[in-house]
Amino acid sequence: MAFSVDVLKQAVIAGNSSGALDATRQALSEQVPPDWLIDQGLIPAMSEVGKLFEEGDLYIPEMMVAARAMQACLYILKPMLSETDLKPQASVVLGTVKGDMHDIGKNLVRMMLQGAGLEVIDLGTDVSPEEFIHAIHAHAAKLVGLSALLTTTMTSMQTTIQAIEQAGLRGQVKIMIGGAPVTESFTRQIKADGYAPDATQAVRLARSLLGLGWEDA
Ligand code: B1M
Repeated sequence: MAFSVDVLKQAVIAGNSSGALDATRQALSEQVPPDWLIDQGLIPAMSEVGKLFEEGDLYIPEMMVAARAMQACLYILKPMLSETDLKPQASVVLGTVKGDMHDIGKNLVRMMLQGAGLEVIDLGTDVSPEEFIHAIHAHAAKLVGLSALLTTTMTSMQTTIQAIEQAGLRGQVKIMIGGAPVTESFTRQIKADGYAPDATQAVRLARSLLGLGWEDA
């Protein structure tokens, strides 16, 4: 049977990891580009999961198995997104801010940044301002990426930026932010250096904040 993006989406929404993996492998065998699978299949499936959750038609355990199915697919797409022979050109410290456990979008951003020749120190989820500061020192990072998916944890982005400033590191690092509730005006309000609405634009923004051209990517 030929690949169908609807089969992939339905498998992710249903939290059917093996079905989602089969559909992903089928797509790859038919030369469907991995970024198309993510943009047209996996991300819309998670948006649908969010909509069903909001409408009370799906609950947290189901949201978790759907997330697991998406992560499984990303895992097999990862080598195709982050394959590069380049020596890393700069270090980026990345994490989901304190109080927030969402990591699918952040992981996607990590894979794309790695694919664009950057070294990424991924601190995971629920990362405190102190952990970000420690990692900036430890890796002489020039860029910090903060992710948040909850309106309630957007404030942790501000707290993190303030702590970086108080630690005397604001002149050393650029700060980029992202995640579904983040906007340009919020970016200006908390004095971050830039905002990217998706993983592709996160790469563009990261390289521009680091002063790296595309021709070197
Ligand atoms: Co949660 N959740 N969740 N959740 N969850 C949302 C975010 C929500 C919008 C669902 C809804 O109500 N429609 C809602 C937030 C409402 C709000 O604050 N406005 C919500 C809620 C309420 C919650 C809980 C509070 C539920 C509860 O317990 N009552 C709880 C909070 C837990 C916590 O964090 N403390 C919770 C828990 C969970 C799960 C654990 C079950 C699971 C997360 C599993 C995981 O991540 N490992 C989960 C999921 C899966 C979702 C939805 C359905 C999907 C998120 C996702 O992975 N999207 C989500 C609904 C939705 O987003 N429509 C929802 C796919 C991903 C690729 O997109 O993360 O947006 P995204 O990333 C994008 C961009 O935003 C951007 O690039 C990515 C790729 O294009 N981007 C960056 C992200 N980070 C970036 C950083 C950058 C640049 C770009 O630079 C550094």
